[in-house]
Amino acid sequence: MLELKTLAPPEAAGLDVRMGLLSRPKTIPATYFYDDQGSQLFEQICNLPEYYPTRTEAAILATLAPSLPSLTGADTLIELGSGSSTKTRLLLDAYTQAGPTHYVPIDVSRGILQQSAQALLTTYANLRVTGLVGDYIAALQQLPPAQRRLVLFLGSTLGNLGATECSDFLAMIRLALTRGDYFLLGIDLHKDQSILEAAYNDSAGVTAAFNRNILMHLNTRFGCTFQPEQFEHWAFYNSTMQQIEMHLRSRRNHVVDLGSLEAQIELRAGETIRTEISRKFDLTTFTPLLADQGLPVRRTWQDERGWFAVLLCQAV
Ligand code: SAH
Ligand code: AVI
Repeated sequence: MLELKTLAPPEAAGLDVRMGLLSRPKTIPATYFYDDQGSQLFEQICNLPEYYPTRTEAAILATLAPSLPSLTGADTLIELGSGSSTKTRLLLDAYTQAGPTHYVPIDVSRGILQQSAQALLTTYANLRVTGLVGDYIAALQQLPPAQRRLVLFLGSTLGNLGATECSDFLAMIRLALTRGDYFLLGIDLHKDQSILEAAYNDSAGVTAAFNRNILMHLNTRFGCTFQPEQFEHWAFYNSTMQQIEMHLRSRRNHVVDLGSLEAQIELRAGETIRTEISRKFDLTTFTPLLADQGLPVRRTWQDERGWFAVLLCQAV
């Protein structure tokens, strides 16, 4: 049986959108990509020929999975931003073979969480699933009891947080863990700019649709009056910041009403709204940051091209 808990939305829900759209330059938090449609589009992105992170990380996970149950001794796997849990199956194969396992997927996107959790229960007899619908930071404060935890944060979703947010987030993960618990983190590494830019400018236009869908989501959720066709998808590598940036560029001067967020914004022709950063990491500089937050790296796995890394950290 699937246990699904919905976490109370923060009192400030929507204020982050309002603040971002009233700032200069304008921004929208990337979390708002993920309504049902956004989650489906992200699944399509994962299968695009240009989007290397998913298949590269999956290959690494396939290699390390058999050794992970004995390495960690974990009975509970908690996944932050679990989405379709497709890659997680590689780990669940190994864990459920080793013994009964409790899986706790956490995601803001209810539909995909519910669907994937149900599907897991039909695959694995040895699995208990408790899904948490809501923000992973809130969820970290109410994790179910466990003997030994392994927290998963895959797909380089950590890269969608700015540097300060990232350190705070790691600190919160450490606080939620007991000494000896594990944290498995997937991060996308530096590589040729042309490969990075192609991954966020696919020829089928799926990433562009994903980017514009954030506006549809704000329209449905807050009654905003965005017209997505009035915006162009723009994604590029910012080499100074070492991050991909995704923006929506207004095709003309216009005004958008933010509905229940009680504001109006003016957009000039050519003005952009930044919808996402996707930081690319360097292991030499990033590994010490994990240790600084009480999560030193115990093992590192990479693909042979050195495009992606999976790090096993342990709470000390
Ligand atoms: N882990 C999957 C999905 C990555 S996409 C993979 O590696 O392919 C990022 C996921 O995080 C989405 O499913 C999205 O709904 C979820 N997400 C984004 N912001 C979130 C937040 N603040 N709290 C919980 N889930 C979030
Ligand atoms: C979820 N996250 C790590 C993806 C990324 O690559 O930053 C989201 C994405 N944005 C565009 N394509 C994929």
